[in-house]
Amino acid sequence: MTITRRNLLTYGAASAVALPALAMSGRAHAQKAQYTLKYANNLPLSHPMNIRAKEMAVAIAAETNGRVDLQIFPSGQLGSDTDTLAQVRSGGVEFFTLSGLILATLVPAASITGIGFAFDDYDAVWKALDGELGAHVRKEIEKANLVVMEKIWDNGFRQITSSSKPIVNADDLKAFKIRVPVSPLWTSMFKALGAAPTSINFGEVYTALQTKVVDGQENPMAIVSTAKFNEVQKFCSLTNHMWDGFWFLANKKAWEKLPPDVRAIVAKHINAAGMKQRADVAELNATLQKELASKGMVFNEAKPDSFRARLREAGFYSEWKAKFGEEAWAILERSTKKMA
Ligand code: X2X
Repeated sequence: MTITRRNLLTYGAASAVALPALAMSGRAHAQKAQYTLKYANNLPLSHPMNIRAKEMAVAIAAETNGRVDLQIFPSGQLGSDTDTLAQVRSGGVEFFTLSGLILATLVPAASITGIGFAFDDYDAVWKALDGELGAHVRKEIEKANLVVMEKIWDNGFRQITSSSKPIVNADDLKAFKIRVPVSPLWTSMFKALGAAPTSINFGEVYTALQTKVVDGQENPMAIVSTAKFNEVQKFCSLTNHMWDGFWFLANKKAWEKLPPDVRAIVAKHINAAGMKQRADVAELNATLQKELASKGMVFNEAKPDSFRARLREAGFYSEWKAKFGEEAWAILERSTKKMA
């Protein structure tokens, strides 16, 4: 394998050696901080998540007079999502942003926000996530002994990309080899749609697409662009099949070790950065089509009704309603619309 910068970023962690030179910190000088906190995420440096996190680290250092040094480890440098979830539980890292659907391997209730076609637009998403549905999920996350910040960060509405063909309706997904994140809901949904999903951690997706281990993947446009999937995918089908966001998680012991005033400053800046990140991602997801098309990607509209009908026929909604339970499902439907 040729070692490119991409491979280095992607696979640096595979050797279990972090790349501290690539960590970003908010502190301007080297005087020792009282609290050094590691924040890990899986996204490229150029994604709004890391741009806003960098600003947030600077603001936290400033407001705590240098007492807190928040170090950012992007691009899955500290390990895959699955590994990093274990580390934020054990205290190996202090902070981690993770999709609720992957977090569901630990907190099953957290995948309820990713039910196919639950949200029609961002207004519906934020009303639910900043409201009753978000509060329900955060309560379940806390039961698993993790701390979670109030504002979920955005990933976006997901679109399907492919190297072989445009996906217009559910029939186009038949036996389609598609990468999905490591998450029971994702696998279940693409199986119900008739596809052949394979669970792969994000850090390995570019190579899996390049070597045709899978024919496609699904992610919001901001990720297709910042992870450069357009280099290895020809088609992008605007399916908007689900919305996804990142809960900002903290290790409980490390969080409780911070004095209350420091905790308040850190939480305030994380939540504020999350709000700015939401605006950035929405903007990117709305405008990137033109840029990606100019680089050769071919876009098509999809037929959401055909996907919804297939999910209903396959019993997807009733199966997950039974798994989440009547009470949680009622919260989802109050936050969005009736689905099962
Ligand atoms: O793994 C993915 O596809 C990503 C980056 O969207 C998530 O973190 C769920």
